[in-house]
Amino acid sequence: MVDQITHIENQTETVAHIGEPPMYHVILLNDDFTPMDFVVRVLVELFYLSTEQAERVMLEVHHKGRGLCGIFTREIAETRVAQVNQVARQNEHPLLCVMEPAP
Ligand code: TYC
Repeated sequence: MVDQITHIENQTETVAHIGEPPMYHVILLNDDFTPMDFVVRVLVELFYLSTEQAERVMLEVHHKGRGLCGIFTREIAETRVAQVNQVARQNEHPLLCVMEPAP
């Protein structure tokens, strides 16, 4: 647990106890059109997975409909989701990436 001094009032320090930041799952969704090698490249280049890990995640998505790319704090998850959706649109693929609060 991390303590943070939030303000000083009447010469008395108020200390808030802050927990760990909320974490988010970044999830890739399946579709029938995005090429498998494009999905693998996204996972390697944007999520820094090895080629082997990327192929495993891509096949999990392909067979089960969705798959976990990584678990991040909110800002990082938002950035990754935006990057995936942007590069997919630039390449005219329907690939979709979403984030969900980690259970
Ligand atoms: N189902 C796609 C195909 O057969 C491959 C694919 C995998 C698409 C993962 C999206 O998130 C995805 N070409």
